[in-house]
Amino acid sequence: MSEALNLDVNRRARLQQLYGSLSEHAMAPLWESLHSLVKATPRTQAVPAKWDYKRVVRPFLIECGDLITAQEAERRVLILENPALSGSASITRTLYAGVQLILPGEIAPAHRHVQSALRFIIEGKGAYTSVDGERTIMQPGDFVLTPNWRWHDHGNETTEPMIWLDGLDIPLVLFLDASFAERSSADTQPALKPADDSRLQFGNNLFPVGWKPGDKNSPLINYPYERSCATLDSMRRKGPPDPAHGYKLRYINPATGKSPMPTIGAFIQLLPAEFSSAGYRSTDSTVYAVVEGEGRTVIGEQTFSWESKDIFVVPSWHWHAHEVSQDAILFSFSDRPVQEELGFWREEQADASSPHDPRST
Ligand code: 1HN
Repeated sequence: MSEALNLDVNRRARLQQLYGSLSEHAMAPLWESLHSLVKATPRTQAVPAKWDYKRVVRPFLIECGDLITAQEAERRVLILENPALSGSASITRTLYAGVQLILPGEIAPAHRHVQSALRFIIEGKGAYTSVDGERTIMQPGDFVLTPNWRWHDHGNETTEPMIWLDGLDIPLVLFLDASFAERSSADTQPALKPADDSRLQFGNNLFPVGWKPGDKNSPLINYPYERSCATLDSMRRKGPPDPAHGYKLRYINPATGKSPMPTIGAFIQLLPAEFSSAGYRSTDSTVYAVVEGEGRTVIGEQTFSWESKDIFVVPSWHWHAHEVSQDAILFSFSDRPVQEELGFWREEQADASSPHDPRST
C-alpha cells in the first residue's frame, strides 16, 4: 500500500480488504499505482549492455552453423537479448536484435511478416537477399531493408560465411497484437526485377513522373556502405564535428525524407580521432554496431570498451558519451521515428561541466 498515504491502522485494514474484493471484479485503485504508471522521467527496465563479437558472438554463431542448417532453422539467428529483459527476445522494450549466419550454399526460405527488418552486414560479401523479387548483393557495412509484408529470402552462393545484424520491431508489433506472417510455397523467390533495380530507379533523385509511394517504406532496399562513407567524408571536410554526435547521418526514405521504415530509424556516424563527445540522452533506445575502429562509451555509471563488429545498447534516457583515439564508425538503429510521429521524442545534451555528463560521474 502506498507509503505516501497517512492512514490510521483501521482505514488501512479496510482498504486492504476492499482491494481484495475489487480485484475479484477486475478493478483496482489508481491511487496505489499512479506514480509508477505516469513517471516523471523515463525509467526503462532495459539496461546498457555490450556483446563482444570476436570472443563471444562469432564463436557461438559458428558453432550453431555446425549443428543446424539455415533451412532447418528458417533463420539461423542468435538473439541479442537485453540482460534485464530475459525471455522477451528484446534488446530494448521496442526493438529486437540478432546476428544471422548463412553458410556457403545455404538459403533461408522466403516468408513475409508485419514486422519490419533491417540488416547491417558485419562479415562476408556477396550473399544476396531478395525482397519482393529483387535481389541485392550484400557487402560489409551495407544497410539493407526488408519492410513490412515484403517477401524475403536470403542465399549465400559464395565460399565464405556471411554474418549480419538483424534489427526488427518485434516487441512493438507484439505489444500492439498486430502480427501476421506467412511462409511461401517456394523457398526461393523468382527474380521479378533486375538485381538492384530499386537503386537504379530510385537512388539517383529521379522518380518516374506520377510515381506515388505504395506505403510508408523507402523504395530502396540497399544503402551501400561506400556511399555512406563518401557522405561522412564530405561532411568531415566541411567543418568541425557536432559535440555530441561527431559526424552523424540518418538514413532516409528518398520519397519522403522520413526514416526508411516507419518503426525503425537508422544512423551512421564518424567519430574522428581524439574525439570525446559531450554527454547526451534521448528518449529513443539505441542499438549500436561498431563498423570500424575502437573506443569506449560511458553509459550512466558504466564504461563499455568496444572494437570493430561489437554491438552495444543504450536504453532510453541514459546519459552517454563516446571516446575514441582513432577514427571510428558506428551504425545505429532506434525507435526514434515512432516517438517523433507520436510527438514523444525528447533529447538533452550536457555541457562538459554538467553533473549529468557521464564523464564526470
Ligand atoms: C526474420 O524474418 C529474419 O528474414 C531475421 O532474416 C530475424 C527474427 C524474428 C522474426 C523474423 C530474416 C527474424 C525474422
